[in-house]
Amino acid sequence: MKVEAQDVLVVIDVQNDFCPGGALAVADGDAVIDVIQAAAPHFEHIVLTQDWHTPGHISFASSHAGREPFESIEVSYGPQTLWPDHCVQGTPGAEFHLRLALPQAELIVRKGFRRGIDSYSAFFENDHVTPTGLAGYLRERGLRRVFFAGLAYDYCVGYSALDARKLGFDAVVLRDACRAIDLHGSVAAIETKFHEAGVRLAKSVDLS
Ligand code: VGL
Ligand code: ZN
Repeated sequence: MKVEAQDVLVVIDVQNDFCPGGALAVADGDAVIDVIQAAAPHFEHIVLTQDWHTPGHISFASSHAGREPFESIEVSYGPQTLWPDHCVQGTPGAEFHLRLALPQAELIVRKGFRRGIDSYSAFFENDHVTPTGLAGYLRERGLRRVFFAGLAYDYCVGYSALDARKLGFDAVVLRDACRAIDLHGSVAAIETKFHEAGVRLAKSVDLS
């Protein structure tokens, strides 16, 4: 697949807490780094996202008495999976992994920074209506096709790719540049949605 000038690589949440040893470690999460580093030179445009929660965030099980991580609860904007405390603003767990080296990235989108609402997608918070501003940025810059890499395939990468399609962008997920949490069939569920929405899967080795 030929990378064009209007393409952008969006690297989702390659942060310490999602890598081995982190608070919400994705199995083999740091394995995405070498793949992303190898893919990056193909792109003229790179954007990073950073999960960036307040202490006591609504998505933390510890914020809800009697609840455990990986349970789901109902909140004002719908169902919310509860997670271990992770990516708290200003903590080492919220930093990008030290081996991720993308100084050319032109924008860092922080998400989930309001205490009362989570944000899996790089485009909308979990109420599916509050924008992060990324769509406006991409449109204003004339970027039309969005490639996704990072963590986690079945959550933040997946929801970002689906929202990209909803917003009228072409969306390609670089499958080998992602790792999944895989909770209650979440990988199969997101791939069904990819198929329905026209999100494409590609391998980073096929980029040229
Ligand atoms: C993520 C769960 C909670 C992700 C972020 O980056 O996929 N997953 N916060
Ligand atoms: Zn989070």
